[in-house]
Amino acid sequence: MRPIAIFAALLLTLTGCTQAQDPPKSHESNIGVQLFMWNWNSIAAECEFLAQAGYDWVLTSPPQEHITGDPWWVHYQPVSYELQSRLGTEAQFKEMVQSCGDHGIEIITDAVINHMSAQDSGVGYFGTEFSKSVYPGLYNESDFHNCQLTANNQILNYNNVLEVQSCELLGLSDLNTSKPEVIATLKSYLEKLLDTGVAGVRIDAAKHIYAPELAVILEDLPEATVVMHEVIAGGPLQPEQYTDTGLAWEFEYPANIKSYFDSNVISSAANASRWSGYLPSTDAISFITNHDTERNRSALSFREPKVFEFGTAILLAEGYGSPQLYSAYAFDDYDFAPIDNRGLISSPDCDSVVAPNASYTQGEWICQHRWQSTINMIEFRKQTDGKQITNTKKDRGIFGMGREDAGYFLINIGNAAYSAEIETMLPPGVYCDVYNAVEDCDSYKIEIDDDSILRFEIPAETAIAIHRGLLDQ
Ligand code: LM2
Ligand code: CA
Repeated sequence: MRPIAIFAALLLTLTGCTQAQDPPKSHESNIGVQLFMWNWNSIAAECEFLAQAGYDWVLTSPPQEHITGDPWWVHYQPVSYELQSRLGTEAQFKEMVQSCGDHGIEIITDAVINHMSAQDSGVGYFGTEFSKSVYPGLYNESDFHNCQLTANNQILNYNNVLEVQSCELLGLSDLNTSKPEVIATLKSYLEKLLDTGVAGVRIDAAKHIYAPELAVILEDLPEATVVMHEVIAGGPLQPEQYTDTGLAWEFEYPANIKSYFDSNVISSAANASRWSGYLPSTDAISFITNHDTERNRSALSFREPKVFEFGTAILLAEGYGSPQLYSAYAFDDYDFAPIDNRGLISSPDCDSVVAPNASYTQGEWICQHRWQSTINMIEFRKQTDGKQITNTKKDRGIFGMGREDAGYFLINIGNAAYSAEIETMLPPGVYCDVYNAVEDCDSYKIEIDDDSILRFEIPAETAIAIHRGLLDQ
């Protein structure tokens, strides 16, 4: 018996890295997780675990006051910038930022600044009375675009930049981000978010804001503020147009990962040119799914937990971008949100989660970020930081990838076992297969022989991962 955690602690002591001072993290080893719809108290409680597991940052759902209603997406219809929502109060938000910070976990929060609501009128979650184009103390009619390019002012043609940026996305009243008063109001909202201690913001619907106007909105934020732009490439609008002022999600990444599992052919993953169309790694956030792609089925989802687990492992094994993992709840209905009997978002219970289940029922929190293989792959990511991809292996359902002398990852998504004989750069020795070893390495040893060859019969639908941090001799 040799629990992995103990081994890792031992390794730390042996290498003398016991000081509080951590080595500087590269962008690619800065690991985040989107805790979609997790309430503030639950995130606060999770940060100790996240820190131990090697996570660095959390992306939250939007914190501002929203329209009332049951669906999860009410949070994407702001009615004021009070930090009061079904996810928690302002005090709870601040307390989360503080206690996560105490554990070294940074909070990135979702800033919905392109638009307000799509409702003709109503009373918000915190009591704000509003109409679609009047939000007391913030905006009135003249602060919104009136694009007059389409019959109902909504975006129809994604090839027309003016339409995408000044008409209404899904009928959501679109802020006139060229107007000084609007810019000032958005600046003060972002400042308010930053004042809570968050490390940065996700700019929701960034593509729908003209990049130079967004740059003005962001220009006074402290230098170190992390900005993450959501720009799904389409027509003339590309994420590259936004990376002067922040990072951007590379949406080709999850699409490619999904395509391998759809086709049962993963060999092209080992194709170096696959990345040539991606954003430069240092500008990118890499991910296998988010709350939108999980719902529109353009990426992996909780419905295939084993595939989701594989996809997460590939994401962590490859050195591309700052990886953002995803953890949320099961659903049958697109709109469904897990609500408790007080009308608040329910609290996840992730204790005892170590592996994916066969299936989940609506409302169940999946806790993907706690799966043991995922946590072990976070360590793989850190152990292989800065290493090139080498010694690739491709063969239909087979994708093998070395990270120089620091690690090797191999996956077989085919339906037959595969006798691998792969040259690596790893020093000879007995390694622990961290993808499969949950409690200890005893039955999960993999040998690299004297010629640095990995000889291993990998069963169908299996992945293995070895790295230099867990080497027996
Ligand atoms: C985003 N990124 O740019 C979010 O990631 C995405 O989740 C948001 O849409 C979107 N932009 C706007 O902030 C979500 C959700 C939509 C939902 C909107 C507004 O994906 O389904 O739209 O929030 O709450 C809903 C209804 C839709 C209706 C709209 C307006 O689903 O059918 O459109 O409200 O009433 C008529
Ligand atoms: Ca807009």
